[in-house]
Amino acid sequence: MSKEKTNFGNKLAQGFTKGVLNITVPLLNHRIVPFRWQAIGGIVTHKKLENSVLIHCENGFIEVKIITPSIWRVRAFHDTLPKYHKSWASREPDFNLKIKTVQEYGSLTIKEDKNVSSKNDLIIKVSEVDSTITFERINGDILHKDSEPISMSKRGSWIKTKKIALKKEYHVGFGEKTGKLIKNGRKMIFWNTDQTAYTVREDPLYQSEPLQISLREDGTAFGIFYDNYRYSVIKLEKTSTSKVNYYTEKGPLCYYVFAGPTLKDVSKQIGELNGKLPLPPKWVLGHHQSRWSYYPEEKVREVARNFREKEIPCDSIHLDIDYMDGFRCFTWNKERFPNPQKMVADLRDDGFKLIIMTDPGLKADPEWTIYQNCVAKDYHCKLANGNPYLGKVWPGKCIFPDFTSPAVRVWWGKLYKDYVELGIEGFWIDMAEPSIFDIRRTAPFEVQHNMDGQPESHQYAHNVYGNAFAIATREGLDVLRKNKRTFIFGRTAYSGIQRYASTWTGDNYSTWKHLQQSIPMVLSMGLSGQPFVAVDIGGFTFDCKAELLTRWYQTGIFYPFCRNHSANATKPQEPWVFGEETEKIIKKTIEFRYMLLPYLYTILWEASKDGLPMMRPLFMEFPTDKETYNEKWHNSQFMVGDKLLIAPVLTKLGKNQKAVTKKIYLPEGRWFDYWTQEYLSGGKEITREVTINQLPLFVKAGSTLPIGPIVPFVEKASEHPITLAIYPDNEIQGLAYFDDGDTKEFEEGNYNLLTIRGNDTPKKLSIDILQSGKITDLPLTNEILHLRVHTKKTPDEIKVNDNIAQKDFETENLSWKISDDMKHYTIVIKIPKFPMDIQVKYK
Ligand code: MIG
Repeated sequence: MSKEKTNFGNKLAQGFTKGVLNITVPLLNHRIVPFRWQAIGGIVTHKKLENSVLIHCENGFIEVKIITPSIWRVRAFHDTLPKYHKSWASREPDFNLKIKTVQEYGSLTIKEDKNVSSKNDLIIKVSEVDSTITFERINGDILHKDSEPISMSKRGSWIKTKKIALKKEYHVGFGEKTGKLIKNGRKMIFWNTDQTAYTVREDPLYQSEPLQISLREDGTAFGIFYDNYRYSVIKLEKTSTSKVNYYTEKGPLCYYVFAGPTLKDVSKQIGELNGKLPLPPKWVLGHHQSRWSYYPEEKVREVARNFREKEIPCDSIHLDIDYMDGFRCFTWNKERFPNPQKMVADLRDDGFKLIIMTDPGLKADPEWTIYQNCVAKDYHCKLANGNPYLGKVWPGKCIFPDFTSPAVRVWWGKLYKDYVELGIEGFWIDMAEPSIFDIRRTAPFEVQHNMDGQPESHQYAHNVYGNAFAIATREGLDVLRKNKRTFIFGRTAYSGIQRYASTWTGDNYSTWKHLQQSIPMVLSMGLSGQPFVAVDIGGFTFDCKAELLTRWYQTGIFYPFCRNHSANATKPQEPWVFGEETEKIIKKTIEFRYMLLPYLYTILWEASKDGLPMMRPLFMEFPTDKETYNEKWHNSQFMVGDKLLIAPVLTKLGKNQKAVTKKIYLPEGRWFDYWTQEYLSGGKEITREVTINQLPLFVKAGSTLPIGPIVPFVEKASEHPITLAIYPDNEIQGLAYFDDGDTKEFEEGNYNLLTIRGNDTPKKLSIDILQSGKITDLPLTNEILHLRVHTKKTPDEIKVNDNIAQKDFETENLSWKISDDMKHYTIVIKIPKFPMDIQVKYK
């Protein structure tokens, strides 16, 4: 059969499968929320312990516990509550706090017991009459209150809580969801599902993060994490008082409240509870090229060669399932890849790190040792009757290791040994919903899981299978790779996934709508605790076209994790396949990302330290600017860190059109247009005519951005000097973080952090650079520091630590010069010493 015909056949089959699955998957996995409920009832008695209070209600129990001064936990059930809340997401920090309770005005009032209260403290009131709960700030401002009592289903094990706010609120977060960034009016289901290519209205997708963040236009925010991995539903009613209804199929109810009071605080509080991303190696910030699948070896080498010959930066090539021998994980197809060792080594020499895929399903092949071992140790999932559960995936019939068992995780982790010895540095884990070629698209409800010794059936354990798979992979590789940082990414998640793996948004389409959709999706995932996320650049399903690919790259270089990937039956979409013109623009676009690497690395490090996302909605940085809540903007532009605003073009050029008219909102403050090099004042809408080779980008005035050279791959950057680009304003600030990029040494303080602060006045610019961390020089930047000041003013005198810089004498240790276009000047400092004090006098 000709290739064309196969492709056509494939597409037809894909379309057909999609249609059938669209009907069956929701139907078979759907649950009916019960009709008959019993309320928990009024308070009978309560018992105060050190940091919690246990309330005995007429029909159940409620427990309120303080975790940190700004994180509280509530649990409820009709039975006695288990002593510990066993979570697959949260790890409660140990703060050793005390609480105080008072019975007054018909409520049991609970607060932290301390002498001095702070204005962010919460007070919790539980009504004596019906046990409805109110969370308020110390100033009396109500965050939310139960609009009806916590209730349990009369039949089955459901539990629900309904909350109401008293002010206008915008609800964001909820993990990987389609649609707009603000989710008011939406009903969302939490049940990990491989929809095999999703439309922009699909729900649920691969991940479940029942995490709500509520924002108000006065700039305040709080969050609620409904920590239950079982099938659940969140319904955000379309009312001005923002009702939120939460239902889960199996109690107890457990939720955490994050006090804020700002969105950034909530983000950090989520990180404190649900964990942060372990800092990945620096090279993962480079450009990744993927495809389902590159094979044989010669094809992989050809892709690599193309990148180097065309001088398009690239750090990694991904090997999808077809590298394996008959889809058996941890094996190589010897015909396609006769000598993986040599291939990995050669590519590594050329700066390419290979990322390989593993899937959870293991081919039921009695001749294969890994299968034999898994069965011999009894590590696979079983049906209720004890027989192995067999499900069909790529290899045919498979068994599924039960990653929810600690012993299985240890066993699995060790399987990566050969890959590590081969020199594989990145790991892609897929299909862990688990996705199975079954009418349900996943395992049947009756399949049994160990769940760390508290067995549950798949009906309940389903949403954590993916996290358990990621934990097994992470823990195994951490042991095998010792002091090296490891990069793992997957598709499936429950909250807390960021501790173990990064993720991407799965099988999107090569359409303009999906390009636009990627922005609110990545932002939502970032707000929910996942700072390092990718979207298939160019789109996965369907053929991509030149213009779409170009625009997608202009957005995609700002995704935290930047990867081009596409499905097997589609046309290739590497940067060069659409001819020279497109290639040239995409090359420039990718180069731009490499130039920004020192900045991106700094915010990646911040993300791993504090839990803040890399890509942020405008209202995270400008919460008191009301216009940032306008949906016109937050689905189409975003911040990268706190300094860059990107407003990518998300629509096609019209016929005979040379440029797309793009409306952009610049929040309050002053902005520097990266391309015109003009300063603009914000708090207003502007318009740009954007041609195909442009991407609207603005720097917040008062920023310093660490900027690097354009290099073929990340590690090369250390051979070049570093530039601090300064965009003066009354107040100037910024950070630049450096370390070896590869080991965990930074955890011992082996890093170099520059903190830059300054002031600009008409006659004078002063900058202070403080250095912290054990690495005190800049060995990673060729011992040269460039300070590039973006102003049209001409310096009269420049002093660095009291030494006068020489104008236009680049041979000197300290010199400066004005750019040809007169739009900036650069101070060149050889062998920089910190602390550094820079004083510039203007004429
Ligand atoms: O059933 O490994 O989302 O990125 O290329 C499809 C093949 C399985 C799904 C992933 C996609 C990957 C594909 N995988």
